[in-house]
Amino acid sequence: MTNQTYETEINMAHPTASSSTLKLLGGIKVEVAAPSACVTSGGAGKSSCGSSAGPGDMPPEIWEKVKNHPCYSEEAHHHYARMHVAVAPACNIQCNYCNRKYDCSNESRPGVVSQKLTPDQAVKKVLAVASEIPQMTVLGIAGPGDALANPKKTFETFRQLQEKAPDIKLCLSTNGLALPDYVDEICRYNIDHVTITINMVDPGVGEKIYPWIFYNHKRIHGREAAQILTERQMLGLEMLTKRGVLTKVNSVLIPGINDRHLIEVNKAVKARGAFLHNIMPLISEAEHGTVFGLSGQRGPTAQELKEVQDACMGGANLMRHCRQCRADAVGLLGEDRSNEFTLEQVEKMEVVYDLDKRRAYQQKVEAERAAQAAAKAAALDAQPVDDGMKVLVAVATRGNGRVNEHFGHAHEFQIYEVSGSGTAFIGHRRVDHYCQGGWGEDDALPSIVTAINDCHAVLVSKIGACPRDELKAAGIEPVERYAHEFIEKAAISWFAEYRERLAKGEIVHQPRGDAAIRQGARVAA
Ligand code: CLF
Ligand code: SF4
Repeated sequence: MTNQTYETEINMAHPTASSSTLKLLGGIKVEVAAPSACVTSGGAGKSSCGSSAGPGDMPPEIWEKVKNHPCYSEEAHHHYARMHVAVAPACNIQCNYCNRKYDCSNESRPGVVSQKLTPDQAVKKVLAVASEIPQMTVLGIAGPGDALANPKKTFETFRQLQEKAPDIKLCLSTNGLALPDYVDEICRYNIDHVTITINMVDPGVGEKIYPWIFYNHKRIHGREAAQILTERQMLGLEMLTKRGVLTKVNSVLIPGINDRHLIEVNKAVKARGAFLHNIMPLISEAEHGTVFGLSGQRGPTAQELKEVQDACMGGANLMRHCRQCRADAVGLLGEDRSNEFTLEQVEKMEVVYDLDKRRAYQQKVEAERAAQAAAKAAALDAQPVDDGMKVLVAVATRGNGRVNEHFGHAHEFQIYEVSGSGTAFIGHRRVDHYCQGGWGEDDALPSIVTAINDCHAVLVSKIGACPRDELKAAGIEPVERYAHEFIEKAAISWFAEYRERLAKGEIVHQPRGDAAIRQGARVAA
């Protein structure tokens, strides 16, 4: 089967990639989310390698592999960046949440790219990004189709990079159908991290998600297709585990189709050695033209997503910081700098791949990480006894693990659960900037409030009078006094103060409501 044949398959019958629906929340019409870059072009429970596990939680050789991988370590994602190169356009299956024909360069959504690259172009781009962004430590191939439905281009890119940029970790994302055929190749190029998108382990569920697969030179439909897919995914996962490749499983949560079923998926993948399980919300906006988008299939709310993720705690490690990236994303997970590295720009750049400079920069990052961990430990020591109370706080950050973003400039808020026992990262919420060219955009405020409606406070470096009043009126406390402090320390300190005010009777604790997940929001002003 040639790549050309796969391309033809797609053009003939690839109706659609991902999106979100409109939902009424708090009286406001909001979009709720579809899938990710690693969602095979788009999905992790023990609470958390993907969340907050550190060197004490795993063998040293495993920590060495994950410590600066922004997807495999929640802590690392504040400091280290990844990039994707779009060398894999074809796909060998069809998912009802996928339409790779739709692209908006201001949007972050899996399966979409602005430019497809040859392996040579991709390698040049990686070296250019590595010389400009020394904290870029991971190169992933995540589409826009399936990395293993385009094996020549995928492995040629990895082959060259292994030689030319030996300090960069290689990462691959696949739907798993072709995986058992390529495990040897994956090991040959030291690809230490593989993601498989697994949305079901029951063909009865699978036939509602996958209309067809292309396997053994034939298109196969319905339950038979889902049966073959699940068998190949499980076999591929077992083979990778045996070879010591760290494997992450991405799952797209599709309400009414696989929501509770994902708990079974979590158990099945943990039993086969998955390192992480990343449960992501469906994106299904009608404008993306996906089957789910056009049929009105909605994505989950923030509470629905958290409930399924929480129900999977104790299974495979959970990842909750996925940004459902584009197949050509560049930068920290919460940002996208792909517009700075188009083919034309890369051609003009003088690329100097300076390994010493990269290492020196990364040493500075490690010093900052150590300071962050020490600040968190000190704040926890000062915490009163844990009485079981938990609240969510939203944080505006530009990276480095600090509260360092102005409310009006935030394009996402990171959400932390704070309790007497510490903090846990539970996700992020994308929003439109409130501040547009120096002025507050009042129209954006209701959607921001809706996005963090389940939070008791929002920690920012600065906030204007108008949004401050509106947030207070909505029951969310705007907090500036921890500007530029480390996030966990700031959240723990705010929570201690909050409980003091409660104890003194100055405030009354009110439960919060649900919040809307808005994926596919703009990533650049
Ligand atoms: Fe890319 Fe995926 Fe590798 Fe990360 S993304 S191939 S593991 S380097 Fe990461 Fe993006 Fe989520 Fe994927 S945030 S979509 S989990
Ligand atoms: Fe789209 Fe193929 Fe990825 Fe499914 S596996 S999301 S159809 S590219």
